[in-house]
Amino acid sequence: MASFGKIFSVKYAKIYYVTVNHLSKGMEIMRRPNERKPLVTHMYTADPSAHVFDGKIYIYPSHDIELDVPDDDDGAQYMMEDYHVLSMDNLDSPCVDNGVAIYYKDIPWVSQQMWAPDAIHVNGKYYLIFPAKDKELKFRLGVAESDSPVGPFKPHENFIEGSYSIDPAVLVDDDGRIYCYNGGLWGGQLEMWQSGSFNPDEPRPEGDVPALGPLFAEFKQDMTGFIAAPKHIQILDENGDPIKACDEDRRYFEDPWVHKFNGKYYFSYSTGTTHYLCYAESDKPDGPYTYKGRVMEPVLGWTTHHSILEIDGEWYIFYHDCELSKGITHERCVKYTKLNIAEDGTIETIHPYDD
Ligand code: FUB
Repeated sequence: MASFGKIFSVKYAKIYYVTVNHLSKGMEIMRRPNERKPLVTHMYTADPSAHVFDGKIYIYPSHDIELDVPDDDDGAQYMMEDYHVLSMDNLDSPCVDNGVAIYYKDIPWVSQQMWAPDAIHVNGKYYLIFPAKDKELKFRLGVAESDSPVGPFKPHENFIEGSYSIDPAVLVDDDGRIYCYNGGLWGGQLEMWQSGSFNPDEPRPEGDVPALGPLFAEFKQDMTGFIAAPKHIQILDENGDPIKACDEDRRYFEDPWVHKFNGKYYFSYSTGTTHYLCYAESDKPDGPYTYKGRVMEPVLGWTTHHSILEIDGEWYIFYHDCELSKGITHERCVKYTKLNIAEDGTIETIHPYDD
């Protein structure tokens, strides 16, 4: 499939995949050797943010730890303590664990729970942007920097002023502006800031009220903070109305990612309780975004989390499931697979266990 894929340009992707789907009725689909398999098996990894830096693939995942605690809605089972950067020379080469890139006890403001990170390469440096709980147990976003994509990363002294909640995804736009998308419901604490300050008892939006959108903020060019306080992004339905809180098949839960395709912005995310990866489209980085469809059907495990990127002219999604631990929801493993995007930006829904 990979070698066929290279022959066809994105323009012909739709025809090509219709053909492959047709052929697959009688033939096995050819996948790359590493595709849809755990990329590393010596440790549990999750929440992969993948990037190509200087022609090499780098994956910034969470590092899940084995913990014998019951699952709960606040995510106490996700007690991660460090980050390891993974790297691959190309999609078919072994995935290398580059060791500990940063440890939570070395970050002055952090108390616990190093959740889903992202990374960018600007100003000649590599910046790791990550969420963790501060000393008051509020999730915040932090920045750490390095001269190397695999670290070690030196943390900034304090968390980003005005930041809250989890799951940063950072887009360096074509004009060099740097945008941060983040937020997560429930254990990710997004609802707890609705009044403008932290209130753990804040009621969750329910029923026909607009769902709580993800957060958007622009970074200063030197990565020392945000230019202005984060604001919520709107995700609209096909009629231009905000997606409702009760629409759990489509409302934002966590895991934002933005990729650009033919000049448009595509915001993809997890619906959490219904376990889908969905996407929405906009002409502007801060939306409003219009709901378009599903990127991926549910994987094994409660959480689903992803990143989307172009590698050598083809599109790929990096994601996780719980195959390696046979279903333990906080012991996950990162994988990748091909993503088919039509010329008009439509994403073909992935069925992660179809052969
Ligand atoms: O890994 C901890 C949390 O689980 C992430 O922040 C969420 O996106 C979910 O994958």
